[in-house]
Amino acid sequence: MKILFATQNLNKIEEVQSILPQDFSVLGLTDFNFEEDIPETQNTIEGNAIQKANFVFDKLGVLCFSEDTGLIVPSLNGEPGVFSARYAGPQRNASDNMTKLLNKLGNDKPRKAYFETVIALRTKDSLKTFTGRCHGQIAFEQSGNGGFGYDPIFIPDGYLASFAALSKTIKNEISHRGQAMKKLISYLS
Ligand code: ITT
Repeated sequence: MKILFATQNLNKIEEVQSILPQDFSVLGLTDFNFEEDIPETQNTIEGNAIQKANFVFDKLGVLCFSEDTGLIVPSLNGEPGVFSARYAGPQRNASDNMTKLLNKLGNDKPRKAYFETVIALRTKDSLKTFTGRCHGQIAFEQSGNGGFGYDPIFIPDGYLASFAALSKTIKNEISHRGQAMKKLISYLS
């Protein structure tokens, strides 16, 4: 089965392709010569996932799914949350975002955090969402060379290393995206 993943983030495409069973293949927006910016103006992660799937479906008319992900730190009132991509400004720079988060946490605030991913699957007649969460702690400094986004400062529960230092296989098994994808796969199968 071929399925369009409506995202402009190539790291997400790579992760999702490696999570999906071999009988699925992921198409990207470039396969449809789609280069428009996709709006993300809602104030929830779920709202943004739905907005992205609807926007792309309305333009292309093909079954697609999108996802929105946020990192939630309860001791910072849920920041960066829905603003995770542009936390430190419109340049959407991962290193700037991590620096801002580490500075805001300082040495004293509780470091519990979780990632949340909502996948929105849009067909002609329906819209369905699938949520995944991964709990952990924000590290005191960056470590590891893999992953993307906030991975160098997120240590998932049960591990001593950041997502960026753990293998892709482990990240996919336990991550927010991995959990949400399992639900999507079981629905599609
Ligand atoms: P699309 O909206 O085109 O899918 P995006 O990069 O804008 O791509 P999001 O709005 O979902 O995606 O991203 C929110 C932020 O969270 C962004 O800064 C990502 O780098 C980061 N992020 C998403 N998934 C992550 C993961 O698995 N690990 C670490 N950071 C992640």
